[in-house]
Amino acid sequence: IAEYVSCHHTHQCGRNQTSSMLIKRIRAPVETVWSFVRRFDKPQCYKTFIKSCSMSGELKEGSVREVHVVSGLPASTSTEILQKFDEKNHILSYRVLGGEHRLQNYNSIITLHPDVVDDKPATLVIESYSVDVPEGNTHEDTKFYVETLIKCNLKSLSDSCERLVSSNSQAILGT
Ligand code: A8S
Repeated sequence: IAEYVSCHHTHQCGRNQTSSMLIKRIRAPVETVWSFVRRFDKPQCYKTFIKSCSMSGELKEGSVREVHVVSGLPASTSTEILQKFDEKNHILSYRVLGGEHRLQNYNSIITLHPDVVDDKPATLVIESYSVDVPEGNTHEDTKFYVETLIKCNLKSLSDSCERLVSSNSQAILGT
């Protein structure tokens, strides 16, 4: 883990910025997890706070998406650019360009790493970010808000992937 982290998850953080990292182990193969994570054009396939997303063109570095956020959060839209999209090594990074929300300069990177749990293929997901601390908030508030959203995303990603794996194995067993 230390090597993955030092390779991909070190953020250059300014004085008015904060960053942190979350790790989740999912009982599904990397390819299954990547099939969700790679959809920069359709983040609502696992991110429950995203209502809709529009993106023109293909999935490639430099593509820009516009996401609409569900009601109830202090945010409504966000414009985001795909910065790194490595399908071979399962790395996706995006940066917020603007929008109606308080997380200016939000910068995110997610990497997937093969793992084994109970002799079955599994995935280690590492997600880290850096972001400006909004005026009037503390580093701690900001970290808490972002980590809460990311934890929900990772939980939902895990549930979706594990559900897929168990329905596949049931189909194979014919039950
Ligand atoms: C992600 C992670 C985060 C997304 C945040 C933290 C966001 O989409 C939402 C609310 C905000 O206040 C900011 O990778 C923003 O999804 C749900 C619009 C960026």
